[in-house]
Amino acid sequence: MENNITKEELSTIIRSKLSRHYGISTTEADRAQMYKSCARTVLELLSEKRTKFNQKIKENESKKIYYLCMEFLVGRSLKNNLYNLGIEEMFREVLEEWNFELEDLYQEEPDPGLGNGGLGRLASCFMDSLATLEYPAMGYSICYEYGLFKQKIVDGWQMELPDIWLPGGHVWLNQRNDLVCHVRFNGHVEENWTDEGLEVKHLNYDEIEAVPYDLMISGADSEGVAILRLWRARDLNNFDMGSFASGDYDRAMTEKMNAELICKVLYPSDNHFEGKSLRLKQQYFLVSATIQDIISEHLQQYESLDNFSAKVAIHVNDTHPALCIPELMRILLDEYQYSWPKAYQIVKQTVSYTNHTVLSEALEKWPEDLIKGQLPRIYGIIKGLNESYCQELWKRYPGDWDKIERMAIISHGQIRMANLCVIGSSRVNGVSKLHSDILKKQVFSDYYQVEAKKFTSVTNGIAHRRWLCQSNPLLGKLLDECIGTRYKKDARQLGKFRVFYEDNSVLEQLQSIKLANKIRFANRMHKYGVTMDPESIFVVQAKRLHEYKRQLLNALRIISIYLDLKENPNLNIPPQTFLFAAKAAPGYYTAKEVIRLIWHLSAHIEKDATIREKIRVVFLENYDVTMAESLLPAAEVSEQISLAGKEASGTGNMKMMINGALTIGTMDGANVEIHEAVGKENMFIFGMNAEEVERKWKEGYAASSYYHNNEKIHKVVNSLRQGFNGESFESIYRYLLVGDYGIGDPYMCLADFQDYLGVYQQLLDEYNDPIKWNQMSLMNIAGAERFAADRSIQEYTKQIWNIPTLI
Ligand code: 26Q
Repeated sequence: MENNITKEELSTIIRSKLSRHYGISTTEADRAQMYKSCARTVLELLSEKRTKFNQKIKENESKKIYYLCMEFLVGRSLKNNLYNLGIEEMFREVLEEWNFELEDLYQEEPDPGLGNGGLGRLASCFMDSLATLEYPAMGYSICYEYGLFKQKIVDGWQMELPDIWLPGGHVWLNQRNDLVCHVRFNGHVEENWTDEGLEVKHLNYDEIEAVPYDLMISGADSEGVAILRLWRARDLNNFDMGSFASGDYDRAMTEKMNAELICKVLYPSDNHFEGKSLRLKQQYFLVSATIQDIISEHLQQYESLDNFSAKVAIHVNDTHPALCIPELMRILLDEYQYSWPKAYQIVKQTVSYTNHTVLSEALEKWPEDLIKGQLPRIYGIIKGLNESYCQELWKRYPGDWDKIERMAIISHGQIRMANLCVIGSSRVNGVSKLHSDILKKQVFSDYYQVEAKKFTSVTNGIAHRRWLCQSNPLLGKLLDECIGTRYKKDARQLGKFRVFYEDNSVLEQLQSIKLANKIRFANRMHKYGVTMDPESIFVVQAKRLHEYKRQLLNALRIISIYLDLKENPNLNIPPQTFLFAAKAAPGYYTAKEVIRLIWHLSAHIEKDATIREKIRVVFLENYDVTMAESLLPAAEVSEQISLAGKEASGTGNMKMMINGALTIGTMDGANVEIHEAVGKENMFIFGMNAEEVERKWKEGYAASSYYHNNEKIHKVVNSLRQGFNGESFESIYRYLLVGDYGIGDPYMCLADFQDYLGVYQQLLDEYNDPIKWNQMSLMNIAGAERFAADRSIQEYTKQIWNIPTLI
């Protein structure tokens, strides 16, 4: 590692920060002041590193990667940067001399919730890999003033509180007043034919300022630094003297508030499209500012935009930033006078798109009128793209109106963003093998027939340095001793851990590490009044609450065990703790009901002294990246039980696997590849696969048939009516058996129930044999070799961004 700062230098810098910002010395500083001074110290080191890296990029004229995403769940920065810079120990020592614990300072940092879940966390894992692998990369998003809400559970019901992260978090952000740009909304468009061709004027628009804030992310043991550029909206007319003088100051202030509303808050719906006009404003705000920024950076280095697609890769992470396609067209056409065909060619060669979901309710479809009103010029361009694409289709499929209608961007008054993305991109990928196959065979099959080469697959990966090395230091140390330290930069090396399959000492260490992580987690939670027994098996389902993810199926399984224990209190089962961590979208009633069920089930069992010795349910409030970092290393069983075909990939499955948990799951998303990596003997697969689910739908599915034909299901489902802890769950009972369409729950919990119970019983039997269990655990850690974000990024650079591999 190149960073050769000495302890003395470090201590001098921190002291100078304390002095400059607070006018105090180390003895007077409190934790918050010391945390901020450390953060500022790290920033200084990062800036120097970034300057050197920038020079290198410039000299090499490397192609740059711009990753656009409405969400980045970055997690805390201090620890990650210290680790990646290789100076964590030095910091610890310096701070100890001043009687500060580094761990305490870590706790001072807020966890910025600038994302909902998997999509946003993936984006952040990718930033870490891009920096580590030394690719010139920037992420672009919005600097939401309030991130994802803080969750509070009151009598089982989820309440949402604002996430105020900027007071402690802004220290990482560097405001770039030199790069401010302007974004235009509303107004109307005028078209005039001149001697030079068609001239388009956007008139009477409202304009706001976009101010960038940079957050640096250091590569691990590398020269790379990635930048995440977050935009904030600012009213252009900072102070309108005229309106003040004319007594209309109130109105001027209201307009200012409206402009700044754009980046107020992150929309909390995960995997669900919400067609709100403010959300559309957010999306265009992000892409317009970003494209302007990318173009001006390009023109600083090169003479023209003719080589744009050779030097720039713009990645659209899900359809949310899709408007960058017409926005780039707009700038090329209106500001740089490119012809339509040439502009379209540049755009198509530059942009690529990842799809993250096949759920129809998550697909973005914006009303034509909304886009027309808010973004008149962009609307005109989308219409142009639609018309020329439909003309091409007409030539290829004359008369096939159905097909053309399906493939068009605009239909029935709606603008379909996924179609826009496919049509405007050079590459489209899914996030696991299964998901990418579903894209080719179903969601995008029409396009696949036309342009098969466009479609590719890159299975997701995780930042294993954060999710293994930093969050599970004990396991990291064992791995260092067994296989050396190269796995930190090359996760493939984890495969070597298989050699220790029969090494009893290693297996015993795995067991004691898991116990230590369980104790660590239990102790942390104890502070919040949560009690759990680290000697029990930790069964974990941690992810957003969604019907398709089937937390309800997990709850039904627990109820079934509970009823068995009630009937036979001497039942011989190992003690189990079922941990749930999940936020529900605030308006998602069914999801909130499921939380209420889990919470009351937990309270119900808690009151029964004999039962709670054997099974316990814990609902962990306010799941976020920081909690995940201590929870996932403590997991022994990883619940990945979505209805097959619905979970695009999953990444929590990879995080728990790499920490030695065994998966109980369906053949869905990346579970299929986990199964391929560890074999059926090291995983607990149950339920229908995606094809069987399809078939069942076609055959005619009715949840009630399981209820009537299976005694156990009958009992479990009936118990919902009587309820738990004095609360009935009639609505869930009805949901399961009748549902919205009379066929019962559309995610088929009851269809997979019996198999789930059976396979879970096998899992419990295996748990009774610790050697066997630890061997399976070891095989999972080793099998995680292929699930590193580093590998995903190498695949993106090769298959999608067309960038030569650097290492
Ligand atoms: C769209 C429009 C308006 C408001 C909100 C949204 C919106 C926001 C977030 C739509 C979808 C999302 C998030 C999707 C998501 O997280 N998908 C997950 O992506 C992971 C990374 O690829 C996968 O592992 C998961 O399987 C997938 O569910």
